[in-house]
Amino acid sequence: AFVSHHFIHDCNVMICPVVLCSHLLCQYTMFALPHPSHSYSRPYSIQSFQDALDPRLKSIRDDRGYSYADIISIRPDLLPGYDDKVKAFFEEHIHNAEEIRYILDGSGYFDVRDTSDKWVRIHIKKGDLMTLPEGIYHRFTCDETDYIKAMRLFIGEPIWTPFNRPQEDHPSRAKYVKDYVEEKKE
Ligand code: KMT
Repeated sequence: AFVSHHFIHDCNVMICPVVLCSHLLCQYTMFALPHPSHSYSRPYSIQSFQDALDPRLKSIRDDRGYSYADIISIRPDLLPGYDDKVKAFFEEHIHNAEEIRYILDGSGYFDVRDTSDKWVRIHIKKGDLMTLPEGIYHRFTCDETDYIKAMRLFIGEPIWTPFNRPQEDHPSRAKYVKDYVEEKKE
């Protein structure tokens, strides 16, 4: 059964933990305040940094070592190979690294499995920064507006490869289960 939870997070606080899996992911609501774009040292393909002017974004990037950034727009006319890509985004999968998205415009749904393997739906929208830990099962879909523009952040050289479920023997999955699922049972 598909269990969908709608999280409204208009709270103007720095960190807004998601209720069902507060130790699994953080959502940040960012303020749009001016910040000089030249202080970002290594965005490979930033098209419009004016969209990401929150000084707290810089401090989070510095603190967590997010050295890479680029921007993806998901809309049929903006994303080459749209049909195949949105299909792949919505296949349940893991990555072998943390997934970090700062939403510059639009909105969409990230679905994540909680520790009981139930779906939790997260509605992310402009101004949100969301991180998913390595090895968590998840998927993404646009919402009714069919448009989202996100900064993809990464520690080091980016790897976007999805490993579709099942991946129980994948080292990243094993690490996730050990760190989050088993931990929670104790
Ligand atoms: C991904 O890796 O799933 C994506 O980049 C799509 C979602 S970004 C809002």
